[in-house]
Amino acid sequence: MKNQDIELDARRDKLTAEHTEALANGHVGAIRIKHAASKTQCAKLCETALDPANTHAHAAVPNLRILGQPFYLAAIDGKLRDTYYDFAPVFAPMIRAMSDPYGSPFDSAVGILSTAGKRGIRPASLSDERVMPPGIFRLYDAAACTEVLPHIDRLEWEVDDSVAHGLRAQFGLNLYVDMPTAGGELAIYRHRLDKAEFHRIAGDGYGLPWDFVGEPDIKIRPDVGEAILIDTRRVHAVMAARGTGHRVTLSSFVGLDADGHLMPWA
Ligand SMILES: O=C(O)CCC(=O)C(=O)O
Repeated sequence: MKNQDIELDARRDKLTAEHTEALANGHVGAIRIKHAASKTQCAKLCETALDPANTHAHAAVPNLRILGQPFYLAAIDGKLRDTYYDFAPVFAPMIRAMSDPYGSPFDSAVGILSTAGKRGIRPASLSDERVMPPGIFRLYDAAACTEVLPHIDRLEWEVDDSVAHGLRAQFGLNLYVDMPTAGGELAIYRHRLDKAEFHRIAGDGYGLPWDFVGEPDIKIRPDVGEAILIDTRRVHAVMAARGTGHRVTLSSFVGLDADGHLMPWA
């Protein structure tokens, strides 16, 4: 992986299939898309999103609050499966309602993604064809120094399914709706570990120890309103939110399926 990123501006540049290919092939380490949403849109969304009644604790990552349900947890705990799929039709309208009277930053992110594959976007589903929710909302608290340990996201590690095994690439698309006064950097590492090696080092946890990965190859402190696309098959992490405030993201995994469609899910 080259330790450099590409920078686009959503107000004049288009994200293309060449960009996502360069990311999947390791020719670039991250794609930053400035001005994916306006600061006004983001601030409006935060007004409702920061209300603790609207989020719940993530079961695996301490001090991380979420709105929505990650497949990762539904795959571990079958009881969460139905709640997970129930979110599919409601996630995008819910973010739209929370952003009203401005446009939804999540719709902006999906719009940007729509030009980034040779065959466009399709609703994500596994071979059972149940539509998966397209995104999730994550809230990191600076007062609690919320962090996400170095980890890898690969759908085929979470579920034994032909669609998951057939993915040609898996990306993470995060739109940064708020940032704390310090910390909260996105860290990307060149390590590529197979599943057995990852679990040998991570043990029962979801992530690797910080001292195992050392210094990141790329460290980005995102701007509010920026979207960043990364290859989640490479080790990546979120450094502790610090200072005051919150780090708030609208996040999707994006698979490049065997037919060349992009499919966003959470
Ligand atoms: O919020 C970020 O910057 C990255 C979050 C993350 O770990 C992911 O999208 O897999």
